[in-house]
Amino acid sequence: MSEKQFKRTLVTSALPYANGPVHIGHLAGVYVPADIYVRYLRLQGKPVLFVGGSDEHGVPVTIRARKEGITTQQVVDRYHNLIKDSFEQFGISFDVYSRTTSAVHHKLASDFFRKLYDDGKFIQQTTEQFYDEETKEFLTDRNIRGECPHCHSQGAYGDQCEKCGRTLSPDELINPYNAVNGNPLTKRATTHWYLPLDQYQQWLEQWILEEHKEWRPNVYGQCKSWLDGGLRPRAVTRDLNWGIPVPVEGAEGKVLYVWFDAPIGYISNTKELCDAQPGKFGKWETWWKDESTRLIHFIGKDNIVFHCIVFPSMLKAEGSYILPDNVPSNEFLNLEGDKISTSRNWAVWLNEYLDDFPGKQDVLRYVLTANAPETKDNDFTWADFQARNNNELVAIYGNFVNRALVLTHKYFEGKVPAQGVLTDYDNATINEFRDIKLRLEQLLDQFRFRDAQKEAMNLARIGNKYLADTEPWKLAKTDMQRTATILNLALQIAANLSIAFEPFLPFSSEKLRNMLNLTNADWNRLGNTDLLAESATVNEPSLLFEKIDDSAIQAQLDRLARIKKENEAAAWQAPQVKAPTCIEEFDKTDIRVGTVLECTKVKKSDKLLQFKIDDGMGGRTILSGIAQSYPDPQELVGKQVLFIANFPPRKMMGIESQGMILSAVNADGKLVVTTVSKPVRNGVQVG
Ligand code: B3M
Ligand code: ZN
Repeated sequence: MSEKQFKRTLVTSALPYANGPVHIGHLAGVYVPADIYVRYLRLQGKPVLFVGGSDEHGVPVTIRARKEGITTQQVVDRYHNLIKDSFEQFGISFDVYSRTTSAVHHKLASDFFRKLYDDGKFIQQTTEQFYDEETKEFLTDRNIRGECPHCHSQGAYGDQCEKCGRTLSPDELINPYNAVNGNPLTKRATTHWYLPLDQYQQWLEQWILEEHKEWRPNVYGQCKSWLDGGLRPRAVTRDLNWGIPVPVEGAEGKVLYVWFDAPIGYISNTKELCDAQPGKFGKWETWWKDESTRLIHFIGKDNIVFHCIVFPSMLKAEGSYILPDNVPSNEFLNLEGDKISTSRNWAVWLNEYLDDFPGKQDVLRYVLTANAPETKDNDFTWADFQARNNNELVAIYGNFVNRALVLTHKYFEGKVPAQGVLTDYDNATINEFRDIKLRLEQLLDQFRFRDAQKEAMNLARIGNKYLADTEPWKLAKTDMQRTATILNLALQIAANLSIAFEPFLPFSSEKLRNMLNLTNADWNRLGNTDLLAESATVNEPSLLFEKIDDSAIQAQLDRLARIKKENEAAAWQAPQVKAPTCIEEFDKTDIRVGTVLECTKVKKSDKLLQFKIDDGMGGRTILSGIAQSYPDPQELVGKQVLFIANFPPRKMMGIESQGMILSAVNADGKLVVTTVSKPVRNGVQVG
């Protein structure tokens, strides 16, 4: 926690690319934690502004447009609305959710660039960039793919490998090609503007490494390793026809790099809101230029460098803005053990979740916070989702509230009974939660949402245990006064729960407050036992949470199994190669002869055979999707086959395949491997 006294807090959450719907990974990593924090500050009565929006520039949206055969504008319109709607449904309580295609943003980002340009903050450089001679375009990092130099997976992007998560530059890729059409690439000269990050190195070292030691270890550590590696100038413009035109003469065909304009979107969206309602939100400059504003960025771990190093350097260069005070970034959430991936459809999409589990927003919020990847990557499983719902939300929280209300109606006509003399046990129970406000504040102030939610759930456990131990339903037969005291305390605990859970489970908290006839959640009274006045009426209970049965979970698991199968089939499709147009092209494909030494079925796959080939070069493993054509793979052992020797290795079912066996389809539609008509030396080239 920094020492300064702040008067207001500006909270931003990463602007999702408007190139697809949002999924549980987004929600767990960024939006739920940001929303918890904002709701908590609001409950404390602190001035706070929560800014979000869609990131509508950059290559990802243009790729989506090409894939779907619609215009880029149509893509961003569609997904901006879908994403905005999902956030609303999940109670992510933005004060503003706008978009980077807005006129306000175009102007502000353009002016921002121009100021830095006029102040001589950029350097101009002409470099050789990857170019597609056929389509006559420079390729952006995201449109270049190739083999990752670190983990050697295929199809890594020019800016990042999705498999191992490492940041890349296109020059590092092995065999780079145009992601859109598979074309090989050449290099051409082009001029761009660079922010010389090296000039900010020293300042960043002081500002982050010395003055922000309180940042989360994952954030601090990543910054340190970037700084230790030495910063280099970074291009802030791109050759692209989608984005904000570079406001400099002679820069036609160039736009601001998406990571230059997107964070400025936080500012533009604030401006849009404040300009529209100055009476309510004040001046946008107060939020961005007044030192007494505390700026917090909620982001995912792949965005750390941009929010901790690049954007602060931009703000510093501009000179009139405040800097982030903290950047709570989460690690990644996996799904059933595998990395969430939009392109592989390996995700739980928020819009689909709501179709399948209508009204259960809080259940997902609860499970995602309980498993929040705050310190390390974490896993979402449907079994855990069901268990947390049934064993915690239903069995503890819901059950406690329900019993307290049912008994109040049964014995006291729905009126809060009088609190009589408290026993030692009552006092011990009260002591267990008297300081809950302090405990929650300590955790929430440190962005420890997972532990904070545990504290709230612990209060429900206390309540549940209290009723189980005191058994008021038995006492009611003999001692109405004691029963009254017990139910009074139980109802007070329920009222506390509606406040404690408000930042985490806003829908259920509201429902609970309605049952208790509480008009608002008064954070300052959290921990007290007089939240409900004697004789106040409480309503008949309705269920806060419902059990989720096995069939609903099985349906989700079946869906994922289906997707896995589809992905496996797709992975087998041969890499996209262009038909050779001349003999030189043909020669690029290295076809050789080898003898099959072993041939076995790959476990858990009904398509793949695993070959061990004597290739005359020490041997290699090749996987081939022909299992259904060879029920007895043994028959291939000893045969000489033709294989492509220079395909980059690719992994399937955890096994690396080093090439491709050539086969042809016969009259029955079966695949038959190609072979030679007379024996030849293994490793010999075919041509
Ligand atoms: N759109 C990247 C992402 O969604 C990017 C974040 C921008 S925050 C200014 O991961
Ligand atoms: Zn990699």
